[in-house]
Amino acid sequence: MAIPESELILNKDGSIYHLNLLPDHISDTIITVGDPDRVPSVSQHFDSIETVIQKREFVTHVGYYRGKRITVISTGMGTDNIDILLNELDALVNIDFVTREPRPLEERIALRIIRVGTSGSLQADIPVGSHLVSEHAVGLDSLMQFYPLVETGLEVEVARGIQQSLQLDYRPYCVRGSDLLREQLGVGMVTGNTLTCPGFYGPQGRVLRLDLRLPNLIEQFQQFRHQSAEGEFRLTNFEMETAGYYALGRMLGHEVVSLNAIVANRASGEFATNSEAIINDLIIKTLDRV
Ligand code: R1P
Ligand code: URA
Repeated sequence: MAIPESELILNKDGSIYHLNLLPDHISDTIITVGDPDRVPSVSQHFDSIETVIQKREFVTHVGYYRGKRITVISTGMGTDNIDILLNELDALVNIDFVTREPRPLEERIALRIIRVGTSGSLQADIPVGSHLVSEHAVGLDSLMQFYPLVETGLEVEVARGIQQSLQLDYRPYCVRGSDLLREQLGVGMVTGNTLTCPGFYGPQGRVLRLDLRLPNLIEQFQQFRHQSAEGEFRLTNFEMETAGYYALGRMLGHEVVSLNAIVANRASGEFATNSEAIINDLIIKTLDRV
């Protein structure tokens, strides 16, 4: 059945609604960044750039790096934007825009999506300047209230444990990212479990002028442990998108990994004086490994 025009929304030139891209624009390997200004920081390393497109916070450069076609896209902040990003990227490769029908299973394309973003460390032993690859992501945001995500037994246990220790009214979701991409891209990085928060201030325990409902939030995050046959699970860092990527990636069948440049440490109260250098080193490391 054809997907209605109000659901698969195409612009007059046939491009997808928010990303403004046509199916031919993107490559199978996609690097994503939060900050639109970070897109040229990635594409400046390309041998050549063939496409530059922008709509809202979604800036896209497509080009070649050492002969490999790579797309870099900015997403803005938050998992609500990741809902748009993942659904529209998937539509570009897995829905026929002429018939408006999903492609048959045997023709489905699995994209490789690599988030390169900044993040705050929760633990004293993960200092500012570290590069961290997320094994699991735990989502405190509401995106998975709307999708039938299937979690493993361990994922459910971890999410329930966090709900209990924070006394949350709702259960967070927990998802493991792509083992394949983590092993390929995360060599030499800290392996961690990333908490995705629906905000930068209160949801990450930052107090400026507003008190928090949960005054010991950071300590709760830092001290949370879950023991299982796979070992000890602790939360290592937080940011605002990874869980959305991992959950939608799993459901849509794409390989997704989140690479984090640690620019803050909430155990020491430190913020990096050289955050640009930390993220630029991560960009170069990522390009060398894709
Ligand atoms: C907050 O400052 C932003 O930085 C992190 C968070 O996830 C949030 O988007 O990622 P980016 O540096 O990729 O934007
Ligand atoms: N991004 C976040 O979301 N939190 C931090 O502490 C740093 C970067």
